[in-house]
Amino acid sequence: MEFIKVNPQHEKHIALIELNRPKELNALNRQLMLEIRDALRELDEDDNVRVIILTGGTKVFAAGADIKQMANATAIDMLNIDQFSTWDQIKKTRKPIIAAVSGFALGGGCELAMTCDMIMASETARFGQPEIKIGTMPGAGGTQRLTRAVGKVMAMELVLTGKFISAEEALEAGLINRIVPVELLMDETLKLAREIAKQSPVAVKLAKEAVNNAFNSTLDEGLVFERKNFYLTFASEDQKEGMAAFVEKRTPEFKGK
Ligand code: DAK
Repeated sequence: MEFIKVNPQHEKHIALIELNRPKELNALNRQLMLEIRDALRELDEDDNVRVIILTGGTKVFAAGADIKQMANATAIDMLNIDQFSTWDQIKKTRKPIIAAVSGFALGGGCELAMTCDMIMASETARFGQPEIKIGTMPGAGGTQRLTRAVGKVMAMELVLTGKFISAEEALEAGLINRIVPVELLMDETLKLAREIAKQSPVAVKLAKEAVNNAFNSTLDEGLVFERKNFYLTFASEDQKEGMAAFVEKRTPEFKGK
């Protein structure tokens, strides 16, 4: 891996992916995105991993797709490269992914954070979709995910002016889970990851799928989907263990089975 560092066992059951292209502010070139895709595929299949953290480190999350790499591309180049398979892999990952954001999360960087399931931010985090300033527009879900997260009028303002918002504004708008001091970003993100990693991996997977389905269905369809996943948890040993542990007043030991 040239542009990311991956540690499948950063902690028990918690994997860490760190973007590592600091001189270019972690600009997402094609190679970096392919590396993220491959890492996520492997971590999703690794039974020891229950939660994945994706971070750019303490200085910058990602300043967007690599403008220098895209600058002279034709529409047909973009079509043929088919970068969307990479983004689709992020969306398809069944284990929870937490983005830990410090500094700029712009354009594709903001889209990358929003494609994750939760966003922890440091007080230095800045979010934006500035593609309009370079004569284009968001292409990896920005107009859709941002709008769903913060509502139409704020999404319009961000997408049409390219302005950045602070961590406080992002929190108020519902884009992120919380703000923590920069030096505590990883500790606080790990705390959240641990809370999830101690639950039943089967139930977590099914619940994540059901929450995501809320964006793709009517309420009635979503409720039917939720019900089926709920029934399915009763086919797991983890559900038997979780309820037995409650009755016996002990901590459950979930196995993901
Ligand atoms: N691409 C390439 N290089 C970048 C970059 C980027 N997005 N952002 C920064 N860099 C490079 C700079 O060119 C500079 O390189 P050198 O000149 O040192 O060689 C180095 O990183 C440091 O940047 P600055 O000198 O500019 O640093 P400042 O602190 O002064 O400014 C900044 C930081 C983040 C405000 C500024 O760098 C900036 O405005 N960057 C561009 C932000 C931006 O416009 N982002 C959106 C890019 S478009 C798709 C998927 C995704 C996308 C499209 C399609 N498909 C699946 C098809 C996404 C598109 C985008 O994200």
